[in-house]
Amino acid sequence: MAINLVYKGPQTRGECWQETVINALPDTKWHTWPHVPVPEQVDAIIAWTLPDNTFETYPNVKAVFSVGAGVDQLQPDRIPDTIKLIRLIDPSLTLQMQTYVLSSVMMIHRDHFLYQSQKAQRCWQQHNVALPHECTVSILGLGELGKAVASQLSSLGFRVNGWSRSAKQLDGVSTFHGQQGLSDMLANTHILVSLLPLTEETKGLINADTLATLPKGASVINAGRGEQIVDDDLLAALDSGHIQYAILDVFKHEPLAESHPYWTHPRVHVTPHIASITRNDTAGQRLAENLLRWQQGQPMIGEVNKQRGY
Ligand code: NDP
Ligand code: OXD
Repeated sequence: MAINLVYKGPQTRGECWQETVINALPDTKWHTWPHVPVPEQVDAIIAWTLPDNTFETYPNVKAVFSVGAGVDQLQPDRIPDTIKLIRLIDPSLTLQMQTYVLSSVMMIHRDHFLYQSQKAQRCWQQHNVALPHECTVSILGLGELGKAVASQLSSLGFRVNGWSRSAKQLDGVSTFHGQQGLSDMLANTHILVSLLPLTEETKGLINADTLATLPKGASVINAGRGEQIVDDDLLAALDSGHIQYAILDVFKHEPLAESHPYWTHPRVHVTPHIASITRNDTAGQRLAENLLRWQQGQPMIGEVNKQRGY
């Protein structure tokens, strides 16, 4: 079958992906949202977000491709059962996330926040250096990204824990699951990293209770989704000194409002949702490969369980 596609997103990316897809599947019909001559003929949509009436406008869509790894912004529970939802799995995304988390862990582990504040006072003072095996990093989420991040930190000598919904085994990583598993893991954590998808269960997971379960002086890195953190609870825990540092890449409302206290908090580091960015070159290849698989009747890579939400 010739696939009839609609792409919704930035023009440069669309042009790049169109070329890659047409090279791989020359009979594909590529349209750019909202210029679609016969909406009833559209088989698939590629987008980051979609308006509410999408499936009325495009009644015969069979697949929606997220331009990123996450799918919460597409509201999976709103997508009809008959439509497949595909998230992006791309080694380039995984590598970027590994370097983001590694640099964030190092910023905390090697006291860069502290030396930054000493620099402001021209203060020359040395502090003891902890070794990686004296630092426990706990990863929330052991999926495509969490697994790779955990393995990399473990290979560098950090003690690594990982938490997921189902039980897992991962070389060099102590694994936990379920509520009790979460409490046990948090109690033994220096740096907590969220790489969870946003679902009803993960919304607000990092709250006053979970933060209180962390030992005093622990730090938090969030590269999952902003709504996983109750911001007021994190700010209170930072201000009380219970939590030492927070490195945040994702926020409930993006861009982060100019008035948000995170911007000015001396022990919070903010990045603008750049932990891992969809690359036009490699992600275009992944899209073309998946379309080929679909055309050949094979399962696609990254099919989402819409009920579960990830
Ligand atoms: P995956 O879907 O591959 O993995 C999700 C992991 O989270 C799984 O291990 C899953 O457990 C676990 N999980 C989900 N729900 C729960 C729960 N209720 N309790 C415990 N564990 C749970 O996702 P990825 O690793 O590819 O990506 C994770 C998220 O990272 C994305 O959804 C996105 O939000 C975010 N992201 C952020 C980026 C950024 O730039 N900041 C870039 C890319 C992604 P199980 O294995 O048992 O199913
Ligand atoms: C993603 C993201 O999900 O950029 O890919 O957050």
